[in-house]
Amino acid sequence: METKTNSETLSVGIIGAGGMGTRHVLNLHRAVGSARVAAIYDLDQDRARQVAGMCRQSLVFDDPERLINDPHVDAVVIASPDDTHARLMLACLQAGKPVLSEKPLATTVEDAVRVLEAEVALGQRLVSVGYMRRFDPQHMAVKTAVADGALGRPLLFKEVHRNAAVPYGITGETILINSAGHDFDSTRWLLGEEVQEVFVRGLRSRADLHPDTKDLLLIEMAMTNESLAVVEVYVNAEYGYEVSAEVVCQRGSAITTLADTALVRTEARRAYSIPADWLARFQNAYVVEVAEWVESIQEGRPFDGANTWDGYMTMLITGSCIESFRGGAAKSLKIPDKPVLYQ
Ligand code: ISE
Repeated sequence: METKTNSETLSVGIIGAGGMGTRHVLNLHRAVGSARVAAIYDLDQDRARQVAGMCRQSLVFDDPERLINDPHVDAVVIASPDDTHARLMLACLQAGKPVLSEKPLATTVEDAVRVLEAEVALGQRLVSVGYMRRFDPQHMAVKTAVADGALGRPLLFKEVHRNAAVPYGITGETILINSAGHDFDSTRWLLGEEVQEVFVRGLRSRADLHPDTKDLLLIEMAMTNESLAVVEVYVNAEYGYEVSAEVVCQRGSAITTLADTALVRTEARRAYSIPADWLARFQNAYVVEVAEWVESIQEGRPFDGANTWDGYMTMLITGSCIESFRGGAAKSLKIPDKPVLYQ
């Protein structure tokens, strides 16, 4: 692929104009001067037209593959439903275009392998995966504190991941694929180790939920260097959206603090507000992520966030968690060799 210089504007095509796609469109349009939103596709063409109206000169496509192959599109952002990601990423690889896909890389291990193999065969890193916590200032501060070494060796990663509500009927497996993937990525990224064994338990938090729903999951993991991780994913917490990550080390611990918020005193209470969802909580991270992605393409260097290997490893962990969740027993992972392309 030809490397773009900084003086050129990167023309980005967006696939999916729902909540996340719209967020990427607005962030690119408002905050990344060296890129422009050139094209938008959504299955709902009215929605695509509406979002295109938010930026100047965005073309609306009625077919995602035509958007990917259009000569006026330099790079692609995928924010369509999870089970379309792998197929669309393969199309981007075939077209030789850089792509930033929302997580997950794929919804099955087989599809994740397909993307990994296609990129390795191409011999060029074109795929970036949107694990935006890697660009969240609080998570970055925890990473820096641990990497500094003064706290000693990391022993335990503790994560709390709560969503206010999810649609009726959502299964534990979907939560593992769609939500917990973030936590698997954080575990690997913050501990700098691979996951060797997982054990997942779940429960239904309220009797009025679908009988098959398990909306609170507790995931235990053992890492390659014997450190441990425990993750709570609770997706019907009602009161708001929260993510907190703590790394407990030999001589201290580092934990994410509250994001840009004020302590408000009123009516005999002291209170911090809690964001309603991840779009509010991680807005800064999404801007930094997409700006870094554009810059990495323009400078012809690898993206600083998650790549295909990270997305694939996350899917392997997810697959093992699904097996543990179904079978009620711990599940060991066979950790594959990392291809040279990602070393
Ligand atoms: C959603 O897709 C996200 O990416 C959020 O960060 C996560 O908290 C939520 O559970 C997912 O559904």
